[in-house]
Amino acid sequence: MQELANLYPQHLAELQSRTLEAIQREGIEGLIIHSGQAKRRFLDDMDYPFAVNPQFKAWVPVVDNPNCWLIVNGADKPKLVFYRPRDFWHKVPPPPGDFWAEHFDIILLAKADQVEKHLPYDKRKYAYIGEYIEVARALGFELVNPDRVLHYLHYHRAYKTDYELACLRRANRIAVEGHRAARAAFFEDKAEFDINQAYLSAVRQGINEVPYGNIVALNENAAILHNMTVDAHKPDEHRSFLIDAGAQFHGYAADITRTYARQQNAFADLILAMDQVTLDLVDMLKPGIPYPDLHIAAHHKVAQLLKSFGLVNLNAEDILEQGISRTFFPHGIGHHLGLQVHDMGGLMLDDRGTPAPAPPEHPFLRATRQVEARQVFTVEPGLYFIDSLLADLKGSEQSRYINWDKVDEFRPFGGIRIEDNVIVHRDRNENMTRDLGLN
Ligand SMILES: [Mn+2]
Repeated sequence: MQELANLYPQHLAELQSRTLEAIQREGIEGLIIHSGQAKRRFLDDMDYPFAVNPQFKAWVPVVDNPNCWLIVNGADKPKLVFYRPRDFWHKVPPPPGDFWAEHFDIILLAKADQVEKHLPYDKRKYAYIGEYIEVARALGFELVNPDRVLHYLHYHRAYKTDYELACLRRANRIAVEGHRAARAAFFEDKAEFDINQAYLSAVRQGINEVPYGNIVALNENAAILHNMTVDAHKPDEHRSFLIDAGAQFHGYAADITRTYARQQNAFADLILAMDQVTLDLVDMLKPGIPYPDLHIAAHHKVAQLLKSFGLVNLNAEDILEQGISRTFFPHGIGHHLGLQVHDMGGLMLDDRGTPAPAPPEHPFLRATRQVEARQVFTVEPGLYFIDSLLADLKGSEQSRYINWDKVDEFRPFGGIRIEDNVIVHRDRNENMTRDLGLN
């Protein structure tokens, strides 16, 4: 923890400086950042799992406490109103005492509805940043999540501080333990449900703590891009296993995918080839290249494999030209990673929020910015045998180029995705996932 304590002041200074610029552009005196509040299920007395406002956890690694408020203006010591109710039903968090606490003026709040006396008197000079617009209005805020402020913060969030990089490395370390456990469970022929349990046990995080719902898919299920259900029954045969699962550390996410074959066969060869595609694409990442170039390169590489594995009877250029690779690789090559798994700000041209949308032929691309140092990305090429997309292809005039017998041989294995998490430095890349020895 000493490392984080050493790095945190510079992180805070960076947030202060961004805040100062954002409020000057908006012409206001500060930001009031709400952690969130409990959300009740319809006609029920149970709440949904709490998900903290990402703009809140950017400042303090408090991810599980609703009704907290930050009052920041980029110059004065930030103020944290920390919710600590008298409550004999639920666990009440201890007063903050961690490495970051000394950097805040902390007020303990016993009753959520009594926050007003701790907020600035003239709300018109402040912007509310948070999810609960009706709460903001009731408190007297006129400016609620102003675009200019949010665009600025989202854009600059792509440049990680050293503290954030340390948190992201730790998140990767935790997730890699989970991936090792899940892999072992697959080779013990466990059901998806049990593999997922093995993962969660290894990362010591519950399903509401991991940064996104794990994708744990055996056999044909590996073709379901977001296979969010886990089958409790063991399949008759274990052929393949795709796991896309992360972990969080202090609110920062890891997002790692691996694919395994149970036997040494053509599918295992295809996994190895795709693994090399991921590594080659990671090598392409460097300051100055547009991130979509990676996506285009991924299509080239997938097209080459479609040819070399005998799936398509065309050369790679023609496979691309005919749009055939999109059937097998229908998602984006990756995204920014940070406080959110799909970190904000990937589709902006500048810090005013000028849109830089995904090109129409690649609508699922989540990042279009130029790659720069201190940015953190996932790189996650895929190659799948998705029945619905293959049916479309079969009905098209490109069907004649496809070696359908070969495609049918691969269908029972579902598909492949290999995803690493990479920090771009000025002079080199840091592949956090591989550095931990996860192959
Ligand atoms: Mn991802």
